[in-house]
Amino acid sequence: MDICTVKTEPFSDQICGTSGLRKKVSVFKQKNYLENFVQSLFNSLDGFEGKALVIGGDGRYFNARAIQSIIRIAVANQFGRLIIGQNGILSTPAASHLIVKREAFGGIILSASHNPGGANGDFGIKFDTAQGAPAPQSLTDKISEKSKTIDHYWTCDMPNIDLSVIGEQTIGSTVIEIVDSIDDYAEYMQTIFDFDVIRGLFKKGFKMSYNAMNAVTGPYAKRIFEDLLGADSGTVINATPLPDFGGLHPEPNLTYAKTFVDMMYQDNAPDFGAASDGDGDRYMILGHRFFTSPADSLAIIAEYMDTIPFYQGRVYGVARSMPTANAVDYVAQAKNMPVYATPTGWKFFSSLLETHKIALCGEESFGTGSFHLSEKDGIWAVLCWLYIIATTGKSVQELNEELWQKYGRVYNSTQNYEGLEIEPTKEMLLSLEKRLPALVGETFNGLTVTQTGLFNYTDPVTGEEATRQGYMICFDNARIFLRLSGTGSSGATLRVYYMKRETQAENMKQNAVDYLQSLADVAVEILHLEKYTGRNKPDVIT
Ligand code: G16
Repeated sequence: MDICTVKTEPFSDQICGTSGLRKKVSVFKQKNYLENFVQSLFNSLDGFEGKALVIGGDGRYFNARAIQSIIRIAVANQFGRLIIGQNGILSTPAASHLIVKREAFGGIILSASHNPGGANGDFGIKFDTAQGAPAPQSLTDKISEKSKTIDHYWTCDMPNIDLSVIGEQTIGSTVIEIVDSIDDYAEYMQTIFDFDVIRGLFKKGFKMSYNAMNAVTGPYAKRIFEDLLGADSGTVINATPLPDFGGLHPEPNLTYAKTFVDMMYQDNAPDFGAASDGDGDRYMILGHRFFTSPADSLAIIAEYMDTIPFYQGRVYGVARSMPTANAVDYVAQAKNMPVYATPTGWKFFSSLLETHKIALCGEESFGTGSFHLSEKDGIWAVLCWLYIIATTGKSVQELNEELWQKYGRVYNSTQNYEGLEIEPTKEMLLSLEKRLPALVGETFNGLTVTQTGLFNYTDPVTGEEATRQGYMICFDNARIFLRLSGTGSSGATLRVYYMKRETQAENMKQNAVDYLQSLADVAVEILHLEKYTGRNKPDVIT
């Protein structure tokens, strides 16, 4: 095995977004594109020689080819051990767990998460630290900086590794270990939840449907829900990870999982429905004819978390991303727990989780997690729900309505405008920014603006600052928050987040989007949305 130095030219667009580097497959396929980024990553890290690196991904198109390149570069850069999921498969939470369990230096996860896959879809690469946590902003900035001046990378001359065979082999001074993708994660879940309790629920005839969306969680869900917990065979649908996700958009929400949501509204629907995204860190919870908003799901888990023995006496505090509706704040207040509001990006929860300032955190984008891992974890969230249902005997709808009756209902919705032209969209936000102070006191649709501002954040643990993380327009009991997505691969995606709190019991059972329509009209008016973007309707409503 010979180590070779390959001369290369930098690419100007290797800028990490909300979660690593995400681009079209065609961009990643350019000569040296992936290799440059991986070497820039290694050039940004210190002291990994001889240590272990976990590698895996969500099975999307280009994964297999990318893993072979990464193996060669990692061997040439002198990693001591590469721990790779069988067939290159590792969900993001499973990779995070494996990094910590095996005391690895870190891990590379190949996924563009909820973005579509296939030859014409997206590909992505992200790095997790030794804590199994997404790379902090300081590291992703460093990688992007290094990528601008890179002029060579190291690789080696070796045959492809057969990723289907579990076992070890040594190449040069690196051990390459292929591991079962599911075992460690499934075992870990059994240390968090009493599986007997959940098994009891299925024994009583509880029916569930879990839509793995032809993405990474299929094999995890089959093992955990069907094999270990006794859910009916066939509970997990779209269970085989496919390179193009079978043409499905692997994002569990009301728009992209509409067929599944519609199924849950039929007469003969199961009691419980759940779905996950491309890399298994997000989830959606449905009851029979009932959708749980991610903000309410977070609040309900917070309400019951201390009934899960693993968390008893350890529910230190909670966090949500700022755009996420604040239902969980009311639960935290009642339980005397601190609440933190962070910028969008799971990495911003890491320091709070690691220092036990919080036990639980979540986002409007359908991600929730706890200190059990430093990534969000879709199957874990579904297990929380199953445990709560098993121990309370309440349905998904009853748990939601109980939350609203106790704390008031925080109606919330996210509306996305996708594929916008970048320049006019930026201009629109710049114009809004200039007008923010003058908006205070103005009344739109009967709603008076009480406060406006840009969201800037200082991490309470590390002191790191993240500025300009979104635009806030607040009214009494209501808020509009806006920001541009950092995970898209083309054009601009504007996300507009709405929330409004309702405390009158008779008004609590309305359709969220209808209830929030007047607020949405206000956003369109304040932004002059149509003038800048030519749009008056969002593409995706969740
Ligand atoms: C990532 C981040 C999340 C964020 C989501 C969407 O998740 O970890 O914090 O909410 O992207 O980000 P944006 O609004 O910038 O598109 P994932 O599941 O896509 O890796």
